[in-house]
Amino acid sequence: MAEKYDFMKIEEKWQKRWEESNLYKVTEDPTKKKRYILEMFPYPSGELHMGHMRNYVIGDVVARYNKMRGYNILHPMGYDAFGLPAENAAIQHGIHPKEWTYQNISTMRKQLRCQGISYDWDREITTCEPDYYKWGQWLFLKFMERGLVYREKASVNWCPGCETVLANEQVVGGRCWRCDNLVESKELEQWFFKITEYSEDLLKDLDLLTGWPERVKIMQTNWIGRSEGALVDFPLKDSGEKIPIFTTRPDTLFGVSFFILAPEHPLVDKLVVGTKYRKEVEAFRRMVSTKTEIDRTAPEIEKQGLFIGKYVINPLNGEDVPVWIADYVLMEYGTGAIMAVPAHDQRDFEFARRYNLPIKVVIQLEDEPLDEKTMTQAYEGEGVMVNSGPFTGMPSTEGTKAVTTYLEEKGIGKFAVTYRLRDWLISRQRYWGNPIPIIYCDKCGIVPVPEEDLPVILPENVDFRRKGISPLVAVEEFVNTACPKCFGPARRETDTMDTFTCSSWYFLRYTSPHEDKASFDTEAANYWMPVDQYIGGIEHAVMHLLYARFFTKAMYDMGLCKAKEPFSNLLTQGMVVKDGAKMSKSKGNVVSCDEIVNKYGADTGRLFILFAAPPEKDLDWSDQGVQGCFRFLNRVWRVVHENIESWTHGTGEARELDELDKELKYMTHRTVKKVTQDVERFSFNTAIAAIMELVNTNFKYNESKNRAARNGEVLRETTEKLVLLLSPFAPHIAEELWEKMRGKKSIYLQAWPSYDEELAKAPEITLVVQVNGKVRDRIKVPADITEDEMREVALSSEKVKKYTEGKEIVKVITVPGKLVNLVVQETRVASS
Ligand code: ANZ
Ligand code: ZN
Repeated sequence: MAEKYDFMKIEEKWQKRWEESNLYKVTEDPTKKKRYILEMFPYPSGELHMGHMRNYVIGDVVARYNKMRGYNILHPMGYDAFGLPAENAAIQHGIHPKEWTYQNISTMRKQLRCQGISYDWDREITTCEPDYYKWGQWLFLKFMERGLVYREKASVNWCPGCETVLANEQVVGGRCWRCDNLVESKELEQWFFKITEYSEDLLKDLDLLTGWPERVKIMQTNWIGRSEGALVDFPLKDSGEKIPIFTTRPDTLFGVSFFILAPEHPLVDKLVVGTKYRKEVEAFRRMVSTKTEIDRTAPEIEKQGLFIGKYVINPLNGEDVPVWIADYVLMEYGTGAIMAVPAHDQRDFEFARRYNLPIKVVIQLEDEPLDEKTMTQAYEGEGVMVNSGPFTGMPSTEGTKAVTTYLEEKGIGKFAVTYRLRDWLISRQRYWGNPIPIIYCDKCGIVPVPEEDLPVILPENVDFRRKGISPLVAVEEFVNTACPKCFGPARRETDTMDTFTCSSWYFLRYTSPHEDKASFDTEAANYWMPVDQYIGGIEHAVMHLLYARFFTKAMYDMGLCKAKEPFSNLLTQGMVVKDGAKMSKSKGNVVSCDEIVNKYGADTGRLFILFAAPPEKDLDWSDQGVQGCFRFLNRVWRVVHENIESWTHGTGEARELDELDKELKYMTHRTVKKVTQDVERFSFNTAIAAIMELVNTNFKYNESKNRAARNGEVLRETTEKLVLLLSPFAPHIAEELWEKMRGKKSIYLQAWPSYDEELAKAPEITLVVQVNGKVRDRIKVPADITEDEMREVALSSEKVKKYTEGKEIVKVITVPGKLVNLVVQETRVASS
């Protein structure tokens, strides 16, 4: 009797050996082809559960498989360690964020080790370590030198829950992405990264990302929001001033019936100063300033505005156009001013109806002509231009170009592109983040911290419970410093950087994590980058992935790396669901990693996660499913031991292959082929199903023959290939079995098994075809033919057709792999 599958002992043994032998340590080797496999690094939030683990297990299969295919593999791990949750948890539990973070990291590290994931731990990164965040500060300064950083007073998103400002990407449906509080609007002086400098590149280069899910590319495209149109100058009446507007529909210029400035538009003050409108305008502005962008633009909310007593002139027809201010025109988009065309823009239409402003149709339809008086909504589509002077009669699509050209010729407008993407606001009024390396001096103004003074160390002795303003404000030894330029007294910036800055370049740091002269070593980065396979959640489709792309492009332009895009291929894994909800601590439905490791072993948990659903799909947790995987690994254990016994104690003499030998050999090669193809396309569940089938065939083989009758060579080949195929999924058991069979060298260092195309083809069998019980044909077909295919083959046989022609086939009986019987009868004469 074989020894029992003692997963606990086996897993501990191998984790220790792998670590002691530095099995997963990797170095740059230009003579070898590389693959960089990366899972999004975790936020150190505490214990990992099986929902988290899915991400890492998928990555591990990809890494191990590619290693066996001969690639030099970079597969690192680290922690996105700064951020609000640490600070909030620390406030709640009365411990320091640093302590909380490091405790969690140590738990998570242990858990990841217990899963046997093939990380090179020498490359571990913790973003709250000074030797990491120093280089984030360094990049801030480099970006600043290139004009990619600026400080500006702007109306920003303020989360009253998190008591900090947020980037636009962090506001989802008007609420904070993290705590779901309604976001308010505040005027504050803040630091920005000029991501808009890369709007066009970020959009255009999505085309290079053929290995990204279409869905993510669409989300980024929409977020960047490119619009083509025209900038048109509207002269202010009785003044030399011209106000530019942005429109996507220059073809509607003859339909302008009013003109709107954003309430924050800098001209507004000048236009109303000393007029009777001033007071009302000021009140209106105050009212609007408390509203968020969502409140101002949501279609269901009534738009509000105010006439301000001035007129502009329509540059095409010379008409006077009244000037209003309105909440739905935003200062941040286009030029902050619009020409309103109520007949063809729904927002303008609603505004016109509310304030009784004229509506003028200039795009007409032939079938159902629009009528200003009766229309109930704007017509925003294409049509024929009417009431449009020289352009009347032109299709509107053509008109867009024709009007733009005309404007350009007259010097009153030009073709223009705008983007919805805004600059990235990175200041955070919180403690647990990377200090912004800036000093304010009364004499010298804003002074960057000199490179040699980096890092600006985040002080530890801080009352981080202060809220609303950065807790660092109260730390005098931090705040008070000397100006690097004039050496006079100066103050440090007390805001910290958005933690998304830390995760925007960590993948580059992994390529040379100990580099101490720059953020990373360019040569190492050029060897490893881009990441060949990135794996993570869909929730990062816009924020993290857009920011990381921006950083990479900026660094490319600075000559720091040769990769234009950071991630060639992206896999967004589905959620792990239990009892109908996403597995999460707050839902109370987590299955802890430790529980699975102790009860069944890590290999069983890994196998279940990979077997229960394709990686992109949600996965339903099932205890029976886990038990099934456990039983399967026990079967593997037994069959491999039995096989080893067979070839060591069998007769060992060479002999011809019989039918059973041939079937096992065929199944072996077929399985290698199938698993290879499946793993290549991340279809891990079907790959595992194929391995299970091979194990079944192996059992049947052993049951049909006693040890002496089994073919040792066939069994040996099957066993080796089986264990190699299993190793990326269940590495511990595979390693143990491999050692039993082959001894010293780790299975991780073996080549992926090969298959023989000929042997992987199903052997042929003879299919007997009968008509009404009489044999009419014998046809050679592949052994794995399906019943549908059998029917088809039988019906298309010429010999058979002779007996079925002109007759009705009333029944087809099939015996899988053997026989088809067609029951026919004379066709009845149509009874009419
Ligand atoms: C006149 C017009 C006529 C417009 C028409 C549309 C239809 P997208 O596609 O999102 O780029 N717009 C321009 N700047 C704005 C601002 N700061 N706040 C609010 N709305 C603004 O939208 C561009 C259109 O949005 C522009 O084209 C402008 O209205 C409006 F039949 O100009 B349009
Ligand atoms: Zn919040």
